[in-house]
Amino acid sequence: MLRTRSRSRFRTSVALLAVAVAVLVPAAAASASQVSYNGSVLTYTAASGESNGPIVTTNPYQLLCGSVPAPCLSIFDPYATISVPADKCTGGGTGDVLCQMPSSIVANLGDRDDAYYGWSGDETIDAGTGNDNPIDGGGGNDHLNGGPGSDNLVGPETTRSAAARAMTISRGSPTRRTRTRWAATPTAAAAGATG
Ligand SMILES: [Ca+2]
Repeated sequence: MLRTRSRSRFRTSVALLAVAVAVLVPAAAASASQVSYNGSVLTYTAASGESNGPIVTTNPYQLLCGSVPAPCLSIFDPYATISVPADKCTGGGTGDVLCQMPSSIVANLGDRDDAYYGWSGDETIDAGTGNDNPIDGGGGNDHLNGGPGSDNLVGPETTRSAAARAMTISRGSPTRRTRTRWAATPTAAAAGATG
């Protein structure tokens, strides 16, 4: 009799443990940020609830591109776990992502306080909610939308959206590099002083 009760309790405990594992595993898998392609356009979509800070660069050497043809695009987001399309990219998880060179990039950073360090090509970046600093398009023809929050948008060739222009931009404590880039168009007073 006593032995039968013990077996019953053991079976109940095993069943509860199995339910707990089943609940926890899908929750972890659903939190990944994603790289996807629409034709030659690469889209980076940040996971909900994540502060992102992707750094986008190009690698000219095959040695740095792994199984992807050089030149390739590198994305490193120190705060994200990233899933990638196997036919276009390699790497991912919590490490570097290496992808075939896109024609342009669309980045949706979603909620939380994010940062973005863009490549030399064209980008459309939506920083979403949160105080995003910096959102730096780098070179190219970029469209930056800070979204709600106090954001720092950086880029000498930036075309800011109407929503971005209407919002209050807080530059925080800009670095020398940031100030130089925003001062690319001299004021009339400054032009007169040099003439
Ligand atoms: Ca760019």
